[in-house]
Amino acid sequence: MTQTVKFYQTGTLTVGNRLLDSDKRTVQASRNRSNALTCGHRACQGCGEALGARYAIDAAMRAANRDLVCVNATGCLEVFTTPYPETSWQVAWLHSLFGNAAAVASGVAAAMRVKGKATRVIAQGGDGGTTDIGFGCLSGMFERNDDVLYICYDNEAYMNTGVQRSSATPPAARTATTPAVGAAPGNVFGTGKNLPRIAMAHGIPYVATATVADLHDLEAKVTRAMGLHGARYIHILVPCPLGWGAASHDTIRLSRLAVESGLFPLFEAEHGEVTATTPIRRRVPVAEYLKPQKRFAHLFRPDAPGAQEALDRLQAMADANIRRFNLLSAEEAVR
Ligand SMILES: Cc1ncc(C[n+]2csc(CCOP(=O)(O)OP(=O)(O)O)c2C)c(N)n1
Ligand code: SF4
Ligand SMILES: [Mg+2]
Repeated sequence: MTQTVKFYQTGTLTVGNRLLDSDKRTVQASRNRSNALTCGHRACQGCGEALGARYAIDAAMRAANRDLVCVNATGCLEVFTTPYPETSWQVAWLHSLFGNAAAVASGVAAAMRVKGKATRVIAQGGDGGTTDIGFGCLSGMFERNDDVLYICYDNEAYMNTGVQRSSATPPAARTATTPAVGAAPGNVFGTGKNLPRIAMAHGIPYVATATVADLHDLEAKVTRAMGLHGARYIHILVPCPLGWGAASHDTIRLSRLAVESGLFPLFEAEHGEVTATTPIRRRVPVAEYLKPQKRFAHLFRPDAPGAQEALDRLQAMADANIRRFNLLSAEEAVR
């Protein structure tokens, strides 16, 4: 009797993957893969933004046959990749200001159109650059349906300048501007914006959410977006070990727990309608996601004022997401 040999760690450059037939290997194992963001940048160890950007722009480069321009807002991604006079980017890359990446990208796309070039255009920025200061330019880009894919790397605060709150910071999180003091410590409940849903409300051709826990899903969504024209938006959750007070080896685990708790729903939408969701296979209470992060440590101190109420409210937010996007898998729904 023969038994199929099973190789582990497929999808990496380990021996196991290289022994697979070439058509079964993932692109990460290919020596000829595109490599938008090379080593030598200054991101912290375990930075979700560095990982997310590399995979997103790699996928976009493949889809565009390397004929691609990336416009970057100010933020960690810009700072850690381009300390003058160096750059880690292997793609045409442009930085202007913190708040105008979408507008600059719209201009680049218009210039390409006028010149009769097929060059594709991406704008990218952090959650502060996207949900706060760059929001007007981004909404205009959506409204005009400019031919740009905008990617937001959401680490849920202004990390580059020392972890200040943004309108993507979750309630109860401690940041430099929302300290864990008083009767309701951390960021205030009832504030903030949901950019993916706001993008959907513009009726643009494509909106998706992704995390760095599932890089195949992330790549597939970027590839799908690059196959379309007009304004497109992808919102990627990218844990920040420094700002979240998390272990650098927990970046992938936290991304997965954000999804499994229901706090970060994974979906795709076209022209304002949800077209696909990723069901939760193993639902976890929000506490499992929050506990490893020091920004939520005040919720887990014995007898901390308002802690249980805050946890209940965060759980209610996750439950509402699960209902809204119908996220429970068949197995999980009957559990
Ligand atoms: C007009 C303007 N205001 C403020 C700043 C300072 N600044 C640079 S990056 C940054 C925070 C970026 O936060 P985010 O967009 O979330 O990106 P992250 O660093 O978290 O990846 C701030 C406040 C600036 N460069 N320009
Ligand atoms: S502060 Fe956070 S986002 Fe910035 S490089 Fe470090 S881990 Fe990445
Ligand atoms: Mg940020």
